[in-house]
Amino acid sequence: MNLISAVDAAIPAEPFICRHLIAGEWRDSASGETYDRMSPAHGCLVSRAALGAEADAEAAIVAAREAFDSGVWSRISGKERATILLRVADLIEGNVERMALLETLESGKPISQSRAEVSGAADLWRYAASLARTMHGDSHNTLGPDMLGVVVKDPIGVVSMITPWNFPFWILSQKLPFALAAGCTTVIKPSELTPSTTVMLGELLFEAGMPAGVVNIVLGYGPAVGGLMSTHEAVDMVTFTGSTAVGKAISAAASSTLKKVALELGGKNPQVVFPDADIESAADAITFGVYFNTGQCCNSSSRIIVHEDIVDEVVERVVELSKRVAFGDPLDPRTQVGAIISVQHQGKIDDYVRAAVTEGAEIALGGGPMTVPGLEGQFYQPTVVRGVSPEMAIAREEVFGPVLSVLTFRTMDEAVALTNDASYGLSAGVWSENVHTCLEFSTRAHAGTVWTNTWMDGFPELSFGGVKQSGQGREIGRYGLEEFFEIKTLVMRIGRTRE
Ligand code: TXE
Repeated sequence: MNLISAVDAAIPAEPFICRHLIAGEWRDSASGETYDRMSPAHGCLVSRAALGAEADAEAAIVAAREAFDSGVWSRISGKERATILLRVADLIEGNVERMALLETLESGKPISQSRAEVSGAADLWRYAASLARTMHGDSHNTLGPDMLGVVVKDPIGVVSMITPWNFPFWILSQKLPFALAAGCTTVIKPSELTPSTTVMLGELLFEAGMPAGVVNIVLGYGPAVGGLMSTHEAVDMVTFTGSTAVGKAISAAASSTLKKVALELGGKNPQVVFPDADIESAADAITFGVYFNTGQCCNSSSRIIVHEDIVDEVVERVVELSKRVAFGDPLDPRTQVGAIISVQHQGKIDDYVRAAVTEGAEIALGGGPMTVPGLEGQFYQPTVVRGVSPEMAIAREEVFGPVLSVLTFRTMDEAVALTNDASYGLSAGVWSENVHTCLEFSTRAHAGTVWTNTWMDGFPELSFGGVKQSGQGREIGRYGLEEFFEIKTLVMRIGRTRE
């Protein structure tokens, strides 16, 4: 069988039907309206989703509130919660192929990466299950005679989760199992562009025995559904991943009821290459860091800051490696880089590149949209832009495409200043064989994560999040769990006070 027929066979004949999950029932929208999601790579119909509005969000929030207040989840033991979370992890692993296919068809990302995303997410569920049994507060018996203080961690309550399209299932799994481990109930709104894997997870939750109303899903567009999820009095916390602009809007909206807000936003993440670096490894990580998920990644290393003595060598090697990256049909298992999420987004990427050229930067590779034979969707060439100066938009803003900007430095102070001269502070990387160089850079960089001689390695145990306008709060790891707690202090006089 040749590859094209293998690919054709993989696209389902019927769209995947997505409904809201509210109070344990699959529901159509109150309005009865639906919308269609077409594949950004193949142009075919992938899913048909209920088009939610405020009435649907209201019903879901009420269901989550009632479930929380009933104690059906918030007051059961950690062991019982962990048992269900582990069942969900098993079910995710048993459904990797089905979920990965829809993730790829809706997002345009390579099927190999969708598989890795879904199976990797199962591990987040397992890790969160372990936390459900081991989390605890503190006790203080040193407060004075007859006094005991106990600090307990209560679940914060009802949590709204608003997620984007770039890693739909992974990002949901950075939030949901941790909130559930803490005892919270939830209302989820996936991106309108990628509803299917969130809905599939809803099916798996049923199978795992999750009580009705603990997890609710509302589908539809941002302001229409996410608006109420950010302002409703019955919601205690909003956790959002997406653009900085929408993150700020959600934060402002949520302030009307002073609910807690956790934000995971954009980045302009540099890999900084010192002259004594292992250039081969650095070039490899730079190539991966810029093209992974077609650059549509908050952790994309969309700029590199290279010592001027080695910049020619580094750029030459990155260009060589870039030419070998397999761009193409996301359903081909050999593809490493797939489609761009939408035509509008492709235009935005191209605008950044055109503007940089107008301002004097040079194209070392690529620099424009591309087509893939046999596919209707939108793609963008692997692109390396040299001679970028720090004030150009391409050096400062999130391009969210397969576009690398190259800047140069001479001293450690300059490298640190260029790294920190950004409104974002999600991640940074340093390449050097000298431990002092690595440690000095790591401690001076303003970023939530700093990688040394590697890029984008992550583990369920290690928390993730940004500083400055990359967001607030942390996800995954122990600190990710802590976000979903309210701290309560119990002060007790012990012993009889009156005889
Ligand atoms: O994100 P949005 P989009 C960046 C990236 C990209 C840009 C736009 O630069 O080019 O954002 O992507 C919901 N109230 N990132 O348009 O709009 C929306 O429905 C409540 C970085 O997809 O931020 C979706 O579910 N919710 C990022 C989610 O917010 C609202 C990942 C994200 O949508 C809303 C994605 C509103 N007013 C994009 N408006 C990362 N850090 O990884 C929209 N939404």
